[in-house]
Amino acid sequence: MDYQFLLLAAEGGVATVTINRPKALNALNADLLKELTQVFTELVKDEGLRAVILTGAGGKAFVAGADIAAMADLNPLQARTFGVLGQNLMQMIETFPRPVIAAIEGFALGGGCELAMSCDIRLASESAKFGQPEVNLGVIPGFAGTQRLPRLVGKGRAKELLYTGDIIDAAEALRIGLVNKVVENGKLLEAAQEMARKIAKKGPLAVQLCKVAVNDGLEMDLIKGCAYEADLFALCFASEDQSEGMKAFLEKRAAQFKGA
Ligand code: DAK
Repeated sequence: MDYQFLLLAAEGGVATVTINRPKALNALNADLLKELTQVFTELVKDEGLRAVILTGAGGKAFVAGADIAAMADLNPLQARTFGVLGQNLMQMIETFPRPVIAAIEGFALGGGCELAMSCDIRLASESAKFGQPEVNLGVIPGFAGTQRLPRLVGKGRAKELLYTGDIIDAAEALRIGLVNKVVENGKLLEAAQEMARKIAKKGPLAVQLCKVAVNDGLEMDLIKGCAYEADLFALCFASEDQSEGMKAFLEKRAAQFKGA
C-alpha cells in the first residue's frame, strides 16, 4: 500500500509509522487522518506484529496540530465530520491490540498532543514541546484533548494547559506525567526501538490483555476492575503462552512465545 503522507518500516515484529508532511510540520489534514486509519487497519492483520512506534518526520515536529488551513472554512457539520475522523483514529490507536509508542521530537501541539495521548507510552526528545493551543484559534480541542489530558495529568493541570494554551517543554511534560521518559536529542528512535524490542520479547497475549485491563478497568470502579482483571487473568490460562512462560521459568530457559 502506498501512502502520500506516511512512511512505514517493519523489523523484528516492530512497525514504525512515520508521519511525513514536514513542510507543514506534519499537520493533520483529513487525508493524513485517513491514511493513519488505513495503516492501523492494515497493521492489525499482521500476526507477527508485537509493537508499533509512531513518530514524525523532519526533526521539527511530531505533529504541530490539526491542519489549520484545512479547518479554517469548515461549516459546523464538516467540522464535526473532521473531529469524528480524528477521534475514531485515536480510539483505534488507544484500543489497538498491540502497544503503540509515540516517539516525540519537536512540537506536539493540539491534534499532535492528542494523537500522542492516544498512544500507550510517550517518549520525548529533549527538544519536544507540548500544548493544547486551540483557544488561541477560538476553538476547543476536537480530538478528545479535553478528555484524555485530564485523565493523564489530572483536572487542574489539564485545565491550566487548556485555558492558557501554554506550550511546555519536555522536562515539564515529564514532571506532570504527560510523557513517560525524556531522551537525549538524537537518541529518540533508538530508545523507542529498544523499548519496543523489549516488549516484543514478552508474551504477546499477556501484553495485549494488560492493555485491555488498564484501558477498560479505568472506566470501572475498583471492585469491578479487579473482577475484570481476574477474568482476564483466567483467560491467560487458556493460552499456550502461559504454559510455555511458566515451564520456561521452571526449566531456567528463555520462553518462546507464540502469541497463542
Ligand atoms: N496547520 C497547518 N499548517 C501548519 C500548522 C498547523 N497546525 N503548524 C505549522 N504549519 C505550517 C506553517 O503554516 C508553515 O507553513 P508555510 O508558511 O511554510 O507554508 C510551516 O508549517 C512551518 O511553520 P512555521 O513557519 O510557523 O514554523 P515556526 O517554527 O515559526 O513555528 C509553530 C512553529 C509550531 C510554533 C507554529 O507553526 C505554530 O504555532 N503552529 C500552529 C500550532 C497550533 O496552533 N496547533 C494547534 C492546531 S489546532 C476539531 C478538530 C480538531 C481540532 C479542533 C477542533 N473539531 C473539528 C471539533 C484540533 C485543533 C488543532 O490541533
